[in-house]
Amino acid sequence: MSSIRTIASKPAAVLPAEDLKPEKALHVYRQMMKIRLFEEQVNQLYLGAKMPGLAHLYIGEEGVAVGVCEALRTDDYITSTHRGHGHCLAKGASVDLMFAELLGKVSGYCRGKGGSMHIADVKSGNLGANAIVGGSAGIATGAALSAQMRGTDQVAVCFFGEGALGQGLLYEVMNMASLWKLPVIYVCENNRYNEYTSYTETTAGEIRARAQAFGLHSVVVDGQDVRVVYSAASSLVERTRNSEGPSFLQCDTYRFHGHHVGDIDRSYYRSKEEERQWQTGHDPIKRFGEWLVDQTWADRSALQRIEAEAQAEIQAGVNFAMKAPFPDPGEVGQHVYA
Ligand SMILES: Cc1ncc(C[n+]2csc(CCOP(=O)(O)OP(=O)(O)O)c2C)c(N)n1
Repeated sequence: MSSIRTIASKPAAVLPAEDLKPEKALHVYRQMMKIRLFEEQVNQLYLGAKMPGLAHLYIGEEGVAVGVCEALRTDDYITSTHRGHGHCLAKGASVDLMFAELLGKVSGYCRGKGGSMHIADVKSGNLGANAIVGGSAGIATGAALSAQMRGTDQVAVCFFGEGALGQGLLYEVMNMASLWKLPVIYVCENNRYNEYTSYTETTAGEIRARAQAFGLHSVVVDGQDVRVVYSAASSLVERTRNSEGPSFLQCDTYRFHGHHVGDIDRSYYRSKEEERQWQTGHDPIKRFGEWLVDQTWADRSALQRIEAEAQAEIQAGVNFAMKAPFPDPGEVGQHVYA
């Protein structure tokens, strides 16, 4: 089964982003590179037994978070998932506070109590990652209702994996959002696997048909092409701000690593050859970098410089987090809700 053929045969529902100007394009590249290097460092922290618990790496999917978040304003909202580092960084979270949270330090976004899967950063409009598959759909829809009631033109984006298509909450809120014309965009990151199971074994019919059944405007794009994601997201954000109601954006993508950092032997659910094809032929950063060079908006040394700067930021963030103190044991019961 070739996953690539399926995506390649799908027509992009929107034109390439004509409005991606050179300065913005380089920023997009920097953001994707930052996420990639952040995630590689997270893997190292796990392998070096420096990070408590697990993390779900976003490597390979960077074009989705960056393409969507670059179409948003800081005061727009997002909600995220267990695979949320890319969403948080793309929406404006800082690397040092992210690392501190992952290491359980008091300087982290949630005073070290949330860890990898529960990072929230209200200042940048991130209402929180959520370890409950599909759990954030209600939060994003509620945020959209709040924006509508307050009379603002803010937009809420709900990121979720295709595994959340099995959760009833998603259908309840899509129905409500459609009836009430709420300013929310549901972004389905179809990376083809629900944990260790191919989505083809769990998901009947066409994904976007599920949203269309509720009357949502629905678009399918190649999530490995950040330009197309950005273009699609920009037009959906525009129609949302114009009170044209909720929409659904399916981004076809692939996670290059395991379901989580400990998922090393994956041969029982997907082949090494399939992974190799995606990693070498469908890397969103490499693809966008090549496009930048073709456009003569950057040469290879400029791209290397961006990578080196991002690497320095990551290193400084880890150093900060490693030196930061743990929370006082006395506050274990504070800021915890059940
Ligand atoms: C309600 C619920 N059921 C089961 C789980 C266990 N679980 C964690 S991640 C995951 C698969 C999620 O797949 P998907 O939504 O496609 O996201 P991906 O991991 O591919 O990014 C499952 C079943 C959970 N966290 N929450």
